[in-house]
Amino acid sequence: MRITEARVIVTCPGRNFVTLKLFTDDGLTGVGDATLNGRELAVASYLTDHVCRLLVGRDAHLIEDTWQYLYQGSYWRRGPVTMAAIAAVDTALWDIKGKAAGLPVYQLLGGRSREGVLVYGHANGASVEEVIDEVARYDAMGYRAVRVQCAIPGLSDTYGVSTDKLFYEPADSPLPRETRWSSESYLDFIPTVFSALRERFGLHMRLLHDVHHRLTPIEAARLCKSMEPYGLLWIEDPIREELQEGFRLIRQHTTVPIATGEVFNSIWDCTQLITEQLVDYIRVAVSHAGGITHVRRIFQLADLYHVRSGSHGATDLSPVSLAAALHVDTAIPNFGIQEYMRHTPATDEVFPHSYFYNDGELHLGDEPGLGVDIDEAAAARFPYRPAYLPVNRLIDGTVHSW
Ligand code: EZ4
Ligand code: CO
Repeated sequence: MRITEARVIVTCPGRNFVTLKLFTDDGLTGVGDATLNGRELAVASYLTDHVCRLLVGRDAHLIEDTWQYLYQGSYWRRGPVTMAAIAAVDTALWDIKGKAAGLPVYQLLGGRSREGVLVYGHANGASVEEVIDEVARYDAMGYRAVRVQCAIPGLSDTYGVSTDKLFYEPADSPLPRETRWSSESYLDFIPTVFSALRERFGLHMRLLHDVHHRLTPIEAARLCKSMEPYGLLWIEDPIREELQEGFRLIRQHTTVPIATGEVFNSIWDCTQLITEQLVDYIRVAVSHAGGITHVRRIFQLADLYHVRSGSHGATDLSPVSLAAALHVDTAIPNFGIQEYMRHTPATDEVFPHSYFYNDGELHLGDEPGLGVDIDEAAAARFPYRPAYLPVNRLIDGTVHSW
């Protein structure tokens, strides 16, 4: 079964997505997500200008060989652009192999380890009262876990707080919007939000929180200690990940579970955190960390060290990416939880899929492959628009992690 065409499709149904579609001489097709938020066209070019011509004529069954060919064979290894491109090829090949076998991809990964995939939604608000209302809304929709973000008094525009509650989209501006940040104000305020939530909801809801890489290790340790009474499922990305020893310092002070990895693109970003047991959840995404083949490798390593999966699932991970994640989530033994930010109706129209939400879980359909496709006619109605994530500064103007 030979690959006859590799097509890169860029579309913006409310936000930008880059999708790779492979065609074979058997008449089968496969899709992979290559979206890198705010840097989309770099991956599109990497594929169009450098990878697609390598794929035409190759045996579509050679998933591992193609992965190694693109990874080792490029000489320049790793990095978000390369690994997003490899991820898209890998994901599309798994989709094709599933269709060729007449099986959903999770069957090729070893079959079901669970009935459904536990997800967490995003509850956020401009005030504690609004946050409580939002958590109640997710509770009413059947969610068993929510990530909670709240505006910090005195700061305009806090990460994770949106006006359109169900469809949070931070890459919302043709040039980067600038936000302001104070770790001091944040550390003083945020525990009061979780205290109020536990008073209102008891232990009923699993609560998560994303720090978005903004604290120093000792600040993160203080945050975790102050959050301990509220029993969070995890605190996410407490610090920048470049210096991984920082996690050791956090660990010395707290039992709050730690999650990280959404910006990681290879197993080499994860090995120290996993093997030294410095985190509890590893959040790599299929579309950013080398596809199904590579995230499976990362999760297998994690399993040996009591680290569970908690894959990134924000809106910039297309329905193709989410479907691929659900197949991995369904199959692996050390699944933890899956992030699930709903896509807009326009995005769902461009990417028809059979996975569905029910009672706090996502479920896969039964059809062969990934169970997701791109409607190219619909995609063509939404041309690419430049869109950036915000840039963040401290109160005095110093650039800080967003
Ligand atoms: O900022 O997906 O956990 N989710 C997140 C997201 C990320 C965006 C970056 O593209 O942190 O909101
Ligand atoms: Co995050």
